[in-house]
Amino acid sequence: MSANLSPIDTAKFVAAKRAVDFIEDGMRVGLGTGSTAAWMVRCLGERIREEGLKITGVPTSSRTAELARQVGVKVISLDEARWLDLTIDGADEFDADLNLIKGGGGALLQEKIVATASDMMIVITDPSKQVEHLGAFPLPVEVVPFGWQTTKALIEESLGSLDVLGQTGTLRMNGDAPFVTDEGNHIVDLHLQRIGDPRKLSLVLNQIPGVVENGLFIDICDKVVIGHQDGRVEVT
Ligand code: ABF
Repeated sequence: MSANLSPIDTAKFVAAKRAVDFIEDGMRVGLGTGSTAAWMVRCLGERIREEGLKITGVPTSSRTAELARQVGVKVISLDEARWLDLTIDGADEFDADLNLIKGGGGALLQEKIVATASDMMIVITDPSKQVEHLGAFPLPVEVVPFGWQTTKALIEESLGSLDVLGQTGTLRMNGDAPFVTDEGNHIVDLHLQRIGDPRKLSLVLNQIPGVVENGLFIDICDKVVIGHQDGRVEVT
């Protein structure tokens, strides 16, 4: 599976493959979204085929559900599973405290629900996602379509009292139309540059009417598996 990969795909693949080693027979596993998580789903499919493991997967997006079925992972809903042993997912940024920014792929809501409903969450990544302070990557905030411009204005106003450098948001687009999440919502990306207090920011954002969820994952991630382009893997 790893032949002829580009250096960046090698990094993602080796991280994904190592993380899949944490999956044991009989587990209920949350399946993340994104290109690194897609490698994890393929590696899991391979283990199921080769070892005959009985694994059920709860996908965090329609894209991941489709891939999981293609590679032979049995898919169930979170309502069927109720609680999960492990979730493996990618991230857009992580810091030394294992706080994350996620949602660049637009699946942050299901990703956060699934990760929170898991005994353990492992992030798989390449080293480029590691940062001293979160915030260079735009922070996604999922908002309901009704009144989104008002919600965006309230979000921007709330940023004035918080320890962030930038204070503007942009509505995520898909061509000429607003991007629509799997839950039928829109995403406002916040250009903050540096987030001084991610925990406080997350609480403030989620209190604004119209905000469904934000992409800060605080105290959710337990372990980070970092793949390197030369094939080395670090586990935090
Ligand atoms: C998901 O995919 C997201 O939360 C994150 O935005 C993105 C990371 O994608 P990739 O692995 O393609 O960099 O994990």
